[in-house]
Amino acid sequence: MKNKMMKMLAVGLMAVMISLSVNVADVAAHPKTVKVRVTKNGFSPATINVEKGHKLTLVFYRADNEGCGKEVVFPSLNIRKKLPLKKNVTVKITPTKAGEINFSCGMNMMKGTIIAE
Ligand SMILES: [Cu+2]
Repeated sequence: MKNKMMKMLAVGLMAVMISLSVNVADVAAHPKTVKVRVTKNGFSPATINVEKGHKLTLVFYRADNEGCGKEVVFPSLNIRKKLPLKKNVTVKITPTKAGEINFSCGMNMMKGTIIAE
């Protein structure tokens, strides 16, 4: 009886370890970097499709001084970053579930969406 319990425990532990290592490898295997230009016309691209559970690096680049792209805001993630002119600004996120993550300029006029599937 005790032996059987130990075996079950060992098998369970192995299953957990295997699933953990698969997850880690998976995340490492599919990182994605997307460059987003910010101009007076808005974000380009404004829609970014990703796989949930994978690291996403957004590199914002404000190309001109017109319009209101001085900041980028991700309300649901509590992220707000200044976008200095002609500088790369990196935002790293990992969408954990399917759905949309919205971002916008500081005044919520220019809008973008990350769609995780
Ligand atoms: Cu604005």
